[in-house]
Amino acid sequence: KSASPITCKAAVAWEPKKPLSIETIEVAPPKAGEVRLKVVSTGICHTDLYTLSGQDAEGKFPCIFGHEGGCIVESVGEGVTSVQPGDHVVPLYTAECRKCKMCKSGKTNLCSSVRATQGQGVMPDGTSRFTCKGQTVYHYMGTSTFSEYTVVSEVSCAKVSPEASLEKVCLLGCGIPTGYGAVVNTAKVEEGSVIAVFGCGAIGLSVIQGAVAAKASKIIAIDINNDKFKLAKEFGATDFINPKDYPDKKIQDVIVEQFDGGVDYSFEASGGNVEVMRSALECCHKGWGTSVIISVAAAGQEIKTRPFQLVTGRVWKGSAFGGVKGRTELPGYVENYIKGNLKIDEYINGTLTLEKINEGVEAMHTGKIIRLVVNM
Ligand code: AHE
Ligand code: ZN
Repeated sequence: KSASPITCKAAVAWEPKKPLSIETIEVAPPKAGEVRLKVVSTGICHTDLYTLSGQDAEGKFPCIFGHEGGCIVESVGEGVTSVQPGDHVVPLYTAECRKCKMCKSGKTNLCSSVRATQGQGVMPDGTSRFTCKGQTVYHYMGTSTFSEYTVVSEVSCAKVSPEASLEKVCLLGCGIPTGYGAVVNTAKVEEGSVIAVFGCGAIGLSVIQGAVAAKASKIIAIDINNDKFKLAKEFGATDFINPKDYPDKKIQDVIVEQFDGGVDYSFEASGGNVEVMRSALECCHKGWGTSVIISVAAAGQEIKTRPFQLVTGRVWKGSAFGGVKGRTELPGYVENYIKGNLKIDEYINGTLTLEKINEGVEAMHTGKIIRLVVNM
C-alpha cells in the first residue's frame, strides 16, 4: 500500500470551451475502497467534448476529463480485495458494486453505489484526489483518464486479461460496449432481425458489430456523411441510406417503404439529435418495432412523437453503457478481442501523446475521426 501523493502530468480543463491545459498535478493516495491507477492509454469520446462545451448539466470545473482508459493498478486503499497492484483494469463510469438495489435487481446495469458523488466530481467521501497549483480539481465520470495517474472506486474497476494491449482495450471503457451492448443486452436482437442504426461513429459501428454477432439479416446504416459507409460496410452493414439523398421525405418514411413496413429494431447513435431519435422510433415496424436511444442530448433537449406510434406497438427504450455490467462483462469483451471475435483496432485513426491532446479534441470535432488514442 502506498501512502504518498504522486506528482504527474494531466490535461486539466480549467473552464468550459477553453483548450485543455497540460499541468503538473498531485494525485493523493487511494482511500478505503479506492484504487490508484497508472493510465497507459485513453480514448477521447464525444462526451468529453460535450462536457467541455459547458452544456452538460453535471459539468464541474476545473476538471480532469476522460473515461476510456486502459490502466494498471498502482496501489490500493484499505479493504480493497478485487484488484491488486499490477492488474490491468478498465475504469468504469457505470460502476458495479453487486450490493445496491440496482445491481441486485437483475434488471439494470445502473449501479447506484457511487453515482451521486461521481456526478458531483468527487469520490464517495465527498472529496477529490486531484490538486493543481494548490487548487482542488474535480474528477469526471468516476474515471478521469486524461491524467498519468487517477483514483477510482474499487467498484469502478473492471479487471481484464493482461494479454491484450491497453492501447486497444481502453476503448472498452465507453464506445464499444455502449453500442454492442445496446444490441445484445438492451434490445436482445434475435437472429434474422432487420435493424437500423442512425449514425456510424464509434457507437454506430459497435451497434453493427453487435448486430452481426446477433445474426441480424439486414443491417441498415444511416448517416449524413457518405464517407462513414466504408467502415460501416467493413463492419457488416448491408444497406446504406443518406437522408440527404431524400430532401423531400422524412427518412422514417423512406425506411418504412423500402423495408417492408419498417425495422424490427433501431438504434440512435447520432450524437444527441432529438429529431433523429424521433426518426429512429418512427422507422420501426408497427406492432413490435423497438427503438433504443443511445446518445446523449444536450441539457434541455426533449424527444417527441405522436402517442399513436406507441399505441400501435412501437417501443421506445434507452440504455447507458449498453446495459453492460462492467466488472462482470468486460473481461469477456477482452477475451473476444484476443480471440479475434471483437474488432477494436479498426476504430483507431491514430495515436497522440498527452501533450497533443488538444489536437485530438479538435480532430474529433471534424467528424472525420472514429477514435484517437492518447498514449500517456
Ligand atoms: N451528465 C449528463 C448525462 C450524460 C450521460 O447521459 N452519460 C451517459 C454516458 S455518455 C458516454 O460517452 C450515461 O451512460 N449516462 C448514465 C449515467 O449514469 O450517467 C446530463 O445530462 O446531466
Ligand atoms: Zn463516452
